[in-house]
Amino acid sequence: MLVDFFKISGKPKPHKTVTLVHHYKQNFMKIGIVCYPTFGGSGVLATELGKALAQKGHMVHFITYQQPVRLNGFIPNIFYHEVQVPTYPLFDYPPYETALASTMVDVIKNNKLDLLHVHYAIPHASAAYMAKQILKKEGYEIPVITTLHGTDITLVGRDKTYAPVVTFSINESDAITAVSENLRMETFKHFDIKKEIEVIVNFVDVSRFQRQPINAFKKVIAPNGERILLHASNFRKIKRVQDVVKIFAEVNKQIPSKLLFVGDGPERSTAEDLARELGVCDEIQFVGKQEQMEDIMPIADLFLLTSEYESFGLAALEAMAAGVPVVSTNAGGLSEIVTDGDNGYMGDVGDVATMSKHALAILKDDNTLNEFKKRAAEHAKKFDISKIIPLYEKLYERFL
Ligand code: GMT
Repeated sequence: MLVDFFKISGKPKPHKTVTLVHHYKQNFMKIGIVCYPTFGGSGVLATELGKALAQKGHMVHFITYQQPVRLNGFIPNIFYHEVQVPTYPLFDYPPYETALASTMVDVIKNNKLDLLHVHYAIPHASAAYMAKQILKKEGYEIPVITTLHGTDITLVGRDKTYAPVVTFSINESDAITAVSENLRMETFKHFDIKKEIEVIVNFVDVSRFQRQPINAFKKVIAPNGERILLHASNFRKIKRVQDVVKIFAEVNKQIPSKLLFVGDGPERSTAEDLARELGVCDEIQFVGKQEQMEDIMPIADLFLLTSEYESFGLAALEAMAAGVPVVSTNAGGLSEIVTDGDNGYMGDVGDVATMSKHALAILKDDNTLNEFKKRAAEHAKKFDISKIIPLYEKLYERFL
């Protein structure tokens, strides 16, 4: 029996009906999820996974150092355990991994969890290994699933200061998943992995992004009906945000347009400087970190992602779900979501000229743009949450 909790309590209804599920079935699991609570793709994905599992009736325990950004509002079946990292004058670097492993042990034991699913290998996979060993001594077997997200393998994890621990803890996981075929291959290429890595691609809740654009918001950004280009990221070097500015400057020469930058990070001021240099600063708005991406995405006409590497590119998928075509690089797993010439276009990393040409081709007239928009929205459905969550459930069930 499903009960609409929000109807009963009289609370405002969230975007999606959250249901309180009575536990009349036996196969609900108690799952621990460990992730970064920030705006990064791995944290977003892990949080959305946990929310969806909870909605299906599983008990989901988040273990992080801060409330994950997408874990907003009260959601039945979700528990949140904050990792406290006590400081001490001796510690120049408070030992987060030790605190995390100890919290894992505590939460797993006290809540009798069935399995632990860690997102992003560093330091979650090694902390999970430690927790597993501690619990084993007490006769408690906890299966650990590690999901690799990208930079934990391709950038940070490969660094020799981390690589031995990353290799060991991935190999010690009971199951390993990667968010794209490309990331799976990269992992085998750079690490001595003895086990199979299963690919479970990232997902999007299409229904959340399939919205009518908010006209008032659109008017603020583009008062004269200009085309809106959008980029959302953590503005790290790997995103090559300067290329976004360069592409926009080319588009802006021919088509009245505005660029919306969502997010923040180390390369933000460089992007702003370049925009000033190229004379397009007045056409660009930096709106900072935003939680309501489902309100922002639909007002855009084109999403730009110029990264040097993306294991997947979750933001691009969310844009497509909102009916926004994508012009991106062909790096990493991006070609697993963007179909060249159909729902967007791809160019080589740094090839601003080609990507600008593609952007102009999509934006040149309403008919072409609408066709691309339609196909983007259609394509995103292949990655809908309803198709991917059962794959994780199936994987979990193997360990019960
Ligand atoms: O983009 C980032 O640097 C954040 C990073 C993360 O771990 O949070 O994102 C990675 O994971 C996302 C979710 O699986 C992927 O969609 C991103 O492509 C991936 N980023 C990179 O590979 C650079």
